[in-house]
Amino acid sequence: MQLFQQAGPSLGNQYQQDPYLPYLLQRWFSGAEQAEATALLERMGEISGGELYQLQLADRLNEPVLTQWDPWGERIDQIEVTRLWQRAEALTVEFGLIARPYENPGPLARVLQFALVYLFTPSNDIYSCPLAMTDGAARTLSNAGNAALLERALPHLTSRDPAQFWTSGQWMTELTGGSDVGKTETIARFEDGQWRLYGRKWFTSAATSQMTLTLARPEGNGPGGKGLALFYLEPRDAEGRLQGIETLRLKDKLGTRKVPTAELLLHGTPATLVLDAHDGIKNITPMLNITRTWNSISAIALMRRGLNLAWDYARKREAFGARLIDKPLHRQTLLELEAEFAGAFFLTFELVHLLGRWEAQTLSEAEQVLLRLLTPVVKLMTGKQAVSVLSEVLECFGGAGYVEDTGLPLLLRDAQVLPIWEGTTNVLSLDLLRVLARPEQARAVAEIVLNWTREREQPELAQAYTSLRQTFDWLQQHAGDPEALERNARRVAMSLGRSLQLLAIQRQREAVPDTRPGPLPTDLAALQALYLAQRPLVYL
Ligand code: MFK
Repeated sequence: MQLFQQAGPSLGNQYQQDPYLPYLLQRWFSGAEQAEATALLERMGEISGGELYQLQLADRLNEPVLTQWDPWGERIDQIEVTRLWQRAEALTVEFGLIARPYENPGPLARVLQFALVYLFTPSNDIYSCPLAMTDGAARTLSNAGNAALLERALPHLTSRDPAQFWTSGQWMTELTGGSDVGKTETIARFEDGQWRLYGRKWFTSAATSQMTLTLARPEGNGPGGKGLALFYLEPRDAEGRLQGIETLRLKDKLGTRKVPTAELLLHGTPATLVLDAHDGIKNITPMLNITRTWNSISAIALMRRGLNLAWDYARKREAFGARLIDKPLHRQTLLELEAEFAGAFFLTFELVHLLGRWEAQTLSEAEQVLLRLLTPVVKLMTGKQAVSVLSEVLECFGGAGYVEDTGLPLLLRDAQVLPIWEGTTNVLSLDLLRVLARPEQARAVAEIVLNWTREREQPELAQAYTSLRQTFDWLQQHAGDPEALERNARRVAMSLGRSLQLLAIQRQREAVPDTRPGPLPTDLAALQALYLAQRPLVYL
């Protein structure tokens, strides 16, 4: 008897299959720069949809291993990551994924870096985590301008030589606070001419890094974030021995299972002050803003992977007499997900473009405020969208989406971390208020984004204008009411996020008027209308 055999989804070159990335490049790059960027992205797209994707599937069941003792009783705490991560590290160095914006910080350096990262991420099982922290550390050390530390660490963090390349950790979370970091209990003592740290770090992602930035309270300092100081440390000495650190265990997590997240005990770990012996939280915020941007890129990257697989499957799978893609309801479901994705994608790259322009020192003061505001807005929006879009993506495969060896459930489990780490949705909503509570900053941002709606005869833009106006007016009316501001912070964030995502699609349409969505059976104008039809723009 001939039994039915279903063809599974497959991937091609992920750059060529991307509905928007080629058009985004057209918007910002031209001439030789465009040709060079295209060639790089083509190469990354080929690897990500080919060799690396195959390795990801083959490596699916492997996880990092912590070996605490050697056979003769010495404490070694060695962590071995899996083959996929080893390959991902080699590709990071080959493509200069961290190096690029530091070697040549032009206004487009971040766009190219993050376009590459966006293609790379869905096939590397959150190797983007150590990379995010590495980039964050490079940025933080560069901002801090501590010459000795810069000279020591930056060449490693941005190295294109695999033997020299380092990743960085970001040890912030303690039992007292993943969000309220000001409650950090780790103590810094100045002993024998150097700082030593004592405490327990409860959730240190990617504990294989060669350096880390961390927070501790110099003895005698006051409470809160101001009393903390930002420290640099190298977990191992020149002989490879851990320096007053015990790895207590690896965390048993819902997703991100290739990431060796550890609980660490510090007992006298030597450390160096990055800046002053106070204001640690303020001093580490450049790192947070960079890792939040990587988080946003990871969110759109995972959504894209899920959608690419779902479209491919819809072309192969038949049910009730037709291919799924020819079924009006299934197709509409995919298009609605695609509309969510388009809003997330284009606003994320607006943020990335601003970041690059800030590093190239071409942002006005008002645009700097917009960058500060968009970082949490985009992170919180894309984190939530990744979870809901990927949940629907799994449903597009029916029961197969729930079966592990398809590789599909991994997408949803990994996405679930994105709204949690690097600031939960509520913590980031409150972060918005830090910016918007200052009337002059709120006015500066309002002026820029309202200007994005200038062609208001188009109904979508008229609605975006009304929504933004309403949000900024609401903020002004409640400026003296901190309780109302806090209670509604998430609504403010959502109102801004949805209006700005809609406008980001529009900005792409205006910049590259002939933008066609390539492999998709629709165009950006239709997706913009769908985006608007799905959810309200304003929540206040
Ligand atoms: C896949 C890609 C991503 C992978 C990443 C993997 C890494 C995973 C490892 C981790 O999860 S690391 C832990 C991540 N933890 C967080 O993100 C902490 C979340 N909590 C917050 O963000 C809280 O809002 C915060 C700790 C910052 C609150 O601390 P405080 O001390 O109560 O804040 P305060 O006093 O309001 O702010 C101190 C200063 O910093 C202020 O400046 P001033 O002193 O001049 O007024 C703030 O304006 C400033 N500030 C706070 N957040 C800022 C900022 N400045 C710039 N940008 C920000 N985001």
